Amino acid sequence: MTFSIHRRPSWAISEAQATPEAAFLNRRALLAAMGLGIVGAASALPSPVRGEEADPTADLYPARKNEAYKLDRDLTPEKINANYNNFYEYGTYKEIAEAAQALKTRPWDIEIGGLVEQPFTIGFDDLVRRIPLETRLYRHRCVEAWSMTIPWSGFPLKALVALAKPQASATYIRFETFLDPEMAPGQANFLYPWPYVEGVTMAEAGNDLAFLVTGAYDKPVAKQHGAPLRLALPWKYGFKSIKSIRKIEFVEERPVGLWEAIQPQEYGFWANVNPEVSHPRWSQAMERVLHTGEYVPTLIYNGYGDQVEGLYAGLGDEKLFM
Ligand SMILES: Nc1nc2c(c(=O)[nH]1)N[C@H]1C(S)=C(S)[C@@H](COP(=O)(O)O)O[C@H]1N2
Ligand SMILES: [Mo]
Repeated sequence: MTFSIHRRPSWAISEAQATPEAAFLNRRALLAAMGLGIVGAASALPSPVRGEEADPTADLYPARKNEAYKLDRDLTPEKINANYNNFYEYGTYKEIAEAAQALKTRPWDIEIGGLVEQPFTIGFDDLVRRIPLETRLYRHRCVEAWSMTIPWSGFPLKALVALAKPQASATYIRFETFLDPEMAPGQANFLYPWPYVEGVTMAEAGNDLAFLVTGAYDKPVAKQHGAPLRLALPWKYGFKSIKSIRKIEFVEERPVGLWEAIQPQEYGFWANVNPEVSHPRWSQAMERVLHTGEYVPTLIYNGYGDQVEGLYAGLGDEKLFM
């Protein structure tokens, strides 16, 4: 069949939305149709825009659904989440989806090192087949007081910890994003201490909620969401959920994240969601739900208190909520 991505199908977008992002959305609709088998064999398709290869992990989705992770609200539609992102490597505003397509996700080696039995480098396509994938419906609360829900696929962080075999002296895990200002123009912005870094304690990493994301919406995770591997820590503010991870190190010293490095009075290591602890410049009591635009009360630990509050017993002196 013939299918021109330049000829917009009537259902896709209105003329007013005919932006580069909209063209990108059409392509995603095409890929979704492929996933559903509507368009037919991949070989019959026009070569993908930008000369990309078909994703070598597409066969892993949809992944088995883990029914323990349900939501109390609707899922955010894919195209809303896919067009409202924080990915400062591609710009300091939300409409970076198009720019983020410049992220080259293959080859993608991940270095695993620091205090482990034996440091090693593993290709993403190898790693993703070592650990069974599952799908979980998660909430996500940005420190900027907006929230989304999303069907992530991936595996628990603790499964990666088991693979890495950390030494007993490991206290934290430090995650690092790629560093390539040519591929990610935002990294040429010297106001930010690139690469993006984040960290968790070993205890947090062992909590079942801590999740490494490889997919979303029943397919490999989109570039703007942090392909091919990003973290999801749904009880913490969104900036902890680092995207496009290249390096995972087991360390003794508490990692300093990019936001904490810039603005330690506003962003800390723990960053647990708490409606009663205001950001220095705004309240955290409410959140704007991305797909409805409604404001709803924010919940302590973003609604995951039952699962995570035990992690923080006896840490009363720490700034747990910023
Ligand atoms: N490498 C990297 N990871 C990142 C960010 C970023 O700018 N760079 N932004 C963070 C913030 S503030 C949020 S809210 C989430 C946004 O995830 P999403 O765009 O998939 O919704 O990614 C987090 N991870
Ligand atoms: Mo965020």
